[in-house]
Amino acid sequence: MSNKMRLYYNPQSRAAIARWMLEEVGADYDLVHIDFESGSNRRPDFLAINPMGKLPTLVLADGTVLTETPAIVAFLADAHADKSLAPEISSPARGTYYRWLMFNGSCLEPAAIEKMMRKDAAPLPKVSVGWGSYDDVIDTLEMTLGKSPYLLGERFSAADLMIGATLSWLVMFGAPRVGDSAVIAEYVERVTDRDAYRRSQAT
Ligand SMILES: N[C@@H](CCC(=O)N[C@@H](CS)C(=O)NCC(=O)O)C(=O)O
Repeated sequence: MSNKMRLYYNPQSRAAIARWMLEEVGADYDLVHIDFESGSNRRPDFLAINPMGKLPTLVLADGTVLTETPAIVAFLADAHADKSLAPEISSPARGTYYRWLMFNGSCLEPAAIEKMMRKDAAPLPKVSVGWGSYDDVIDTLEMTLGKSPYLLGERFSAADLMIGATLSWLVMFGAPRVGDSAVIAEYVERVTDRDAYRRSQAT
C-alpha cells in the first residue's frame, strides 16, 4: 500500500463528506472501499484502526488515525491553510466557524435523528437536550442563512461544507421542513455547486 493518506469510504456514508473535503484541499489520497453489507467495518482488521467500526476513518501518511467527520474537515482545512477554508486562528470569524462546525454534531444531527427515528415518541425535554428541538435547530439555520449566502457571511468555509452536506442528506432523506425551505434549498445548491463536490461524487 502507498504512503498516501487513506480514506476508508463508502459513498452512502459520512465518508462522502470527508472525500469532498479532501477534494477541496487537493489532497493526494487513496480510497479504501468498505462494504457495509458484508460487515467489513466490523472485522478485526478494521476495528483495530477504528474500534467504533465507523466511517469516515482517515489514516494520515504517518499512521495517525482521524475519525469524526467535523474533526477530519477541520484538520484538513488547517493543514491546507492556503485554500482559505477556515478563518484565521483567534479571529472573531474563527469563533463563528467553530460555532457552526460544532453545531453540526451537537445540534443538527441529533435533532434530525430524534425527529426521524423517534417519530412516535414524545420529544425529549428541550431544556435537557443540547439541541433544544428540531424546530429550533432548523429555525436557527434558516434565520442565519436567510441573512447571508454562507454561514460566515460572504465566504464559503469548511463549516458550510459540513452543514451543507448534512442538510443535503436530510433533504434527500425527506426530513421535515428542510425540503420545503427555499432558504435551505438555495443554500444546499450554492454550497454543492463546486468542482470539488462534483469530483467527490465520482464512482
Ligand atoms: N460521529 C461519526 C459518525 C460516523 C457514522 O455513524 N458513520 C456511519 C455511516 S454515516 C457508519 O459508519 N455506520 C456503519 C456502522 O455503524 O456499522 C462522524 O461524525 O463521523
